[in-house]
Amino acid sequence: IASMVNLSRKQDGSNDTAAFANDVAEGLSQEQKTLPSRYFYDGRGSKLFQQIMDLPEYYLTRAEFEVLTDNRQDMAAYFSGEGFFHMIDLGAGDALKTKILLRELEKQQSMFDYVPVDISGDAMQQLSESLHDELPELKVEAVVGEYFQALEWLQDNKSERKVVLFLGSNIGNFELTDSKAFLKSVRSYLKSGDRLLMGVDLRKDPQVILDAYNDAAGITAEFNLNLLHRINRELGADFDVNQFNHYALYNPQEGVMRSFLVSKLEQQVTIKATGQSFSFDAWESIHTENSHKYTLNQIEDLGKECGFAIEKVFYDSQRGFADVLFTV
Ligand code: AVJ
Repeated sequence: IASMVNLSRKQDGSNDTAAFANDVAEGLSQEQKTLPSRYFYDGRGSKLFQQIMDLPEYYLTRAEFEVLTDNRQDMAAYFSGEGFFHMIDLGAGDALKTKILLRELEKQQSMFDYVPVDISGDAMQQLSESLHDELPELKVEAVVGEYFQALEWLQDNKSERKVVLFLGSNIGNFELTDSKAFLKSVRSYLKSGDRLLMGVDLRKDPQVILDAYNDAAGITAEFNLNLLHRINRELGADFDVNQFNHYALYNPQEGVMRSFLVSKLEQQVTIKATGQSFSFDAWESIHTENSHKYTLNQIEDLGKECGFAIEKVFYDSQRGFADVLFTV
């Protein structure tokens, strides 16, 4: 049983492109050029990210897969102890990992429905169809939109108990202040007895982290550079993508992986959608992504500050990744 709600701005004309153009122009106008990482995920970007998740160097997905597989019974028991609930999966994508929990919950005959949320309408369509085939009994209500639109919508429509999933270390893309704002906002939509299961990538050998974002096959480089292809296509820009390099480095004191696109030479780029030109010095860079790595203490403090208490921490066998179960 599946239905789909579309909250994305696309419905009322083509505001999505306008917002994208705005964000790009704003980012490239800064002294230190920057582009928001959430624009990585167009059709090609999503495919490239799926390839990244299969890379030998990209340990995150395998680690979380292991955490969920090894602890699925335990997790399902925590979730379904108090009767019916909505399982809300923020940034669900293909939900390959969530399906481990969905299957277990069905097996335990839990009373719940599944609300995957994603900005990609294609992904939500495909997910609804694949769940219809794999778990035909499951009640699915896919939401296409931004996290906050979805939470807002939930507030009005879903008063029962909630379990929110925020997997894959997606929290790592936020700056600390933004992650606090995000978690506080999530918290504001929850009430006592509700839960949040959040995937976090933990601090580890810096070389292991560095390699995960500099894979030998060059897929991560393609993924990063794809942002420029997308700007060319959707905003009528003339980036010469071959004249940019992928560059990613890890700072072990901050625990932040930072990704850049570096201009190989002095060049100009024009964006038709905004009618602006931007110049690049040789070796000038665009910051495209942060991927934060945490200590468990940081996660505990972050949760506490936002109104969440840790109920249980599930680790992978290497203790390099954790799914942290919070209660409010
Ligand atoms: C999807 C945000 C968790 O930061 O590790 C993978 C995205 N970027 N390789 C991450 C990503 C480069 C990924 N997240």
